[in-house]
Amino acid sequence: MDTALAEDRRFPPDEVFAATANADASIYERDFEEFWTSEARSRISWFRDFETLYEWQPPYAKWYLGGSLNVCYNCVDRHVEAGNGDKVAYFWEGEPLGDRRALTFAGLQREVVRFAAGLRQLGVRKGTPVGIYMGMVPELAIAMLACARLGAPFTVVFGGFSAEALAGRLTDMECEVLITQDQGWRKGRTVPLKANADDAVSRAPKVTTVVVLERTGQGAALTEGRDHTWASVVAGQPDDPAACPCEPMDSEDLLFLLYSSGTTGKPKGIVHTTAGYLTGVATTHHYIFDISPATVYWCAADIGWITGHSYIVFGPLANGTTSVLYEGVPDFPERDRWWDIIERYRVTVLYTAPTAIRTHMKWGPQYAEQHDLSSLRLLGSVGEPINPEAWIWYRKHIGGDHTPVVDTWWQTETGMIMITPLPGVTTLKPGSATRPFPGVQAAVYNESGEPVGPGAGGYLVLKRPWPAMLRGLYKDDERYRATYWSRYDGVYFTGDGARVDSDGDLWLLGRVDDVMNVSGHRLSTIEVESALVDHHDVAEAAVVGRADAQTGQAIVSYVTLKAGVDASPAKLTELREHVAMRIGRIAMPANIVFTPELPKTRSGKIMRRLLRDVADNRELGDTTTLADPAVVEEIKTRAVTEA
Ligand code: 6R9
Repeated sequence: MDTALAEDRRFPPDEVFAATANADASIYERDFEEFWTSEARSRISWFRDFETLYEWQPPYAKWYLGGSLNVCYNCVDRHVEAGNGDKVAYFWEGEPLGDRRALTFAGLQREVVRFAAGLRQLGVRKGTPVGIYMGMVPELAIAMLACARLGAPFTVVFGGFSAEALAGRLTDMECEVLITQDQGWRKGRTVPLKANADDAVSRAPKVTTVVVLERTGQGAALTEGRDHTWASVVAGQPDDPAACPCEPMDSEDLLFLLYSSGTTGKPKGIVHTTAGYLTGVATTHHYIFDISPATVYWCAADIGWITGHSYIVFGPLANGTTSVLYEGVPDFPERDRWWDIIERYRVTVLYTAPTAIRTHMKWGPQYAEQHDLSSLRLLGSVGEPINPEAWIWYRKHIGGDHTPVVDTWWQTETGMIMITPLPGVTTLKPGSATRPFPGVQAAVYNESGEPVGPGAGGYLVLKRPWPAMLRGLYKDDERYRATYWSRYDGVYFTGDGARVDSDGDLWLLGRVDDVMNVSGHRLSTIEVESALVDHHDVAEAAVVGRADAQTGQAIVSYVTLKAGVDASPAKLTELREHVAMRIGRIAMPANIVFTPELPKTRSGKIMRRLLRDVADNRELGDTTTLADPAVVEEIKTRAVTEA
């Protein structure tokens, strides 16, 4: 019945790795208050030390009360002051081949100072809300840091979002300034960022100033009096940090909002503040990715998502880490693009999503095999439950059969990684995010709020506040309470299902709305997906429940086969039998739809809600965050013919 609990492969910590690891087992013994106090004091530079560690008035927390600091100072200036100005902060790899740049901490400081000074001249002050709508260029990080330097809260809107989505966010935050670029690059084609921005700004009347980075030189025309090129904004500005100093910010001052979709149509504005967020991301980044001065770290996410905020920009920079920043996609111009980048920069840590790993699996290991990946010493996964087979493939073909793989569970709301192994300490289990990060208290509850025993499924909750936790939903106290704090008293409801095993390790099962109920049996979509992906011909699978008069729900699966495998009726039977063999007949999909691609959000999560609607023959809901809308049409046609 349970593939997760049937997964018995174990990877104890490697002794050589453990000998130099940042964490050892004693980290779990540390007292909660001592831990977050000393991490904050040792990892962060304060203009004024804090007085109180935290204050908890459920459901609102405050951290490091009385402290004063600046995020940009911590991410940039202090590293230059400490003599590390020549160290590379970002190796930037643009999509067009050969479009590269190495930006040192000193170089980053000069650019941030000039841009912040330019923004200041345009009227940006402490508290001015700023929208940022850009692609993966160094100027995106520079813009975020410049805002933080001035104390201007910002919201980054993913460059793949539509004008409408951008307008909604700009309006909700009441942004006065928008920083964008003429066009972005994606798979050899241009993305019309400025044209979308124009459309959005026409619907967001508070935006009176637009700054446009010229990336391709072919964007929409500038509007006189409103638009300024990035070059004109920085022209003549000083690069001396003293000329545009870092604004002292209170620990609880707003740092940014990040909008995330919820169960209703309106995205939630998730609030993150200054000190707790920075402490949380710097501390987790240090221990989980085992960061040392020699690390070359690559988080292959987009900065437009929380993963990019916390683990491309703020965590790595606060720790003075050298990172790779990449503009393109994994298969342009060729499918070995990532492996070429890793070889060239001697990347030591790679952090990516299961969907990317499964895509590489589908293409086969030959692309990775063309490159020397021996620099890698640690791999990370985030965004979805990782199927054991994908975990094993990742470790074997990318990690040279020896690197630890850390499966990190967290959310936009948590700001920082919450459940994760620590490399060199934790015994790894493929498919398990293992245990809460030190100082984090998690549990799995049943419907009535009691902790479930080993093997049973329930809801993942977080039992006490943590530094980087959201400080609410922007201007929506009611929705904040209803979404996270109404199911259980004083306990944060994550919306994710999980199981605990007999060692106390956690196995994430996906969103609770992904839990199916077939003839009274609780089945997780991820378990059936894992069983399907476990078959050697399957590249990727998505599973949803559809309404069924007899069984309550019936299982529908969408399957992408590996290259060269025929989608025959015989294959269909074989896959159903395979699931029966792995989990039991109860888990056999009623329907299997073969499809060349699965519909995914732009952050790579499979859109199960959409697939459920297809399975139930319902009107399709909102698809604005879909990476490729054509995929759904294709699946609808196939679902009708193959159901
Ligand atoms: C960081 C990020 C949050 C949701 C979360 C959960 C899923 C993320 C996961 C995982 C299983 C992991 N999720 N990491 N599920 N294992 N390692 O992805 O934030 O975009 O807000 O999504 O993603 O369902 O609730 P966000």
